[in-house]
Amino acid sequence: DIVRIRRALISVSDKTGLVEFARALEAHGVEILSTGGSAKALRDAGVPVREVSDHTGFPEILDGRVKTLVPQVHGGILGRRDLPEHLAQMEAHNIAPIDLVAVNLYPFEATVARGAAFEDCIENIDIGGPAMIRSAAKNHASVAVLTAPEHFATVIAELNTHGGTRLATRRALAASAYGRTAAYDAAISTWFAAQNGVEYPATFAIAGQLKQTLRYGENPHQSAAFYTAAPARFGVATATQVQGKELSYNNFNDTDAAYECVAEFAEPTVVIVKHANPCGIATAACVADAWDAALACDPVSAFGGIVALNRPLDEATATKISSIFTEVIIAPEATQGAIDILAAKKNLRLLLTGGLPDPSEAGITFKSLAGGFLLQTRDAGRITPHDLKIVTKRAPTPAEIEDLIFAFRVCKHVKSNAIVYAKNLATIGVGAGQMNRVDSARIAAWRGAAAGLDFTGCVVASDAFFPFADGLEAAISAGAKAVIQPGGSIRDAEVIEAADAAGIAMVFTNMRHFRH
Ligand code: 93A
Repeated sequence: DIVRIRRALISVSDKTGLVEFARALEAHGVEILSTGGSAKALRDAGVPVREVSDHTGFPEILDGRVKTLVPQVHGGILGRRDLPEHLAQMEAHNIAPIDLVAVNLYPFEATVARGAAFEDCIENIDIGGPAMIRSAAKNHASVAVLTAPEHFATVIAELNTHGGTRLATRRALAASAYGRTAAYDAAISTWFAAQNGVEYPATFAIAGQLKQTLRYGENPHQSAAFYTAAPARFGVATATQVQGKELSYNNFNDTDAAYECVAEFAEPTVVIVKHANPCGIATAACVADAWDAALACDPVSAFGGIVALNRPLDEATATKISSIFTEVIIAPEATQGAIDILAAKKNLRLLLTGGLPDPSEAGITFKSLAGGFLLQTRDAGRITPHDLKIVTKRAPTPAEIEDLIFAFRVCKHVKSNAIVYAKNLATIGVGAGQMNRVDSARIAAWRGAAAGLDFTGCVVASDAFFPFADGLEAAISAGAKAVIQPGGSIRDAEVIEAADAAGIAMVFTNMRHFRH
């Protein structure tokens, strides 16, 4: 199953590694055919090369829109070497076999990413390249198809050891090739639909790039892998891992939740996440103080947590965090001193991102379900003090308003039903994921009391309206003096009455933050 390479066709937009690769092919006696720009780069480097147009006797026409879309190219790639009729037809039509195709495509994704004009994007839709890639991958029985720079080294190594390409390698390359053309077309389709003002096209293809396979999924009997997708955001996908064990599936999920949450806050803030829910968040004058307050909320759950900072990790904070068992720390940057301190904790993963994601950025999220997936725009909603509607006799004080906004922003990152108690810009009780709001209110208060926290004068946030007064009453009996919630229940009047009866302040946001 070893196929010797007699003739190769190279047509690449990204010329990285091109010359070295072609030289290595030449050393193996391979005849190299190439399109205009690629051929020029090779000639300039002194590598013998034949223009495809000379080989086919057909010039590149229509501004290069037709360079390789000719029978001599596709016949040379697709002809079956095991069928005498194919070989006879190739001979009769003067079609020489092509045993290797190395193509990377017009940079459509990069052209879109730099905000190019419509016509420019259209011109960057490659037709001939994907056609050759798909032809070569179909005929992988005889042809090797290279679509990524790392394939160059793989194939050259194989030529050096086996004198040709192995079937297993050609099959793996074919799978990779169809992945590339699928991703390319997915990017074109998404962009095109957006140009037409269609947010949800009739068919939606998601293009991901394999970043790493993971040891296992959410549980050890599940397999898993991590894929990156455009557009890139600052976060776990783009972070540099400075130290620590490999990230697990759950680490990726929790770290993402933690970093998206911490990015909501402008002042120095620390979030501790467990099972994708924050178990402590605080804003303070510095991240070291924020850590203390975040930890105080729920020191039991913080064990084995994921810690996210929206400021550089400094030595004082690194020392504090490393005093308890922590799985991951993610921050925009870290001082060298902080990095040195964490080096003692071999397993602790430190991720540095270089920046924070923009919480109000548009984007799409998706969730898989049996036989399909759901798409929605990401929850980029953000409440400011101007959005608040005071519905009670008592208005919240300025300090309460700050705590209310803080608590409501935290709520957005807590699984529903979410109830968050806060005081002095720190959570003192988080109730997450309950099937009714009263239980979330009770659990959060119980948890905070168990941590020895004082609820006097605290505020409470609810991610969705209180359907009845009972949830609010549970919060009032815990000690809440001001409440923030979307409002909009048919029993709002009842809920407002309960608030007034207790003499507390309540504001409506008119924005819900469900998160399931
Ligand atoms: O305009 S195309 O769709 N028409 C073609 O026939 C064709 N053949 C190769 N684009 C075509 N290509 C692409 O040209 C390749 O996929 C590659 O990205 C690029 C290389 O051109 P050059 O060698 O002139 O730089």
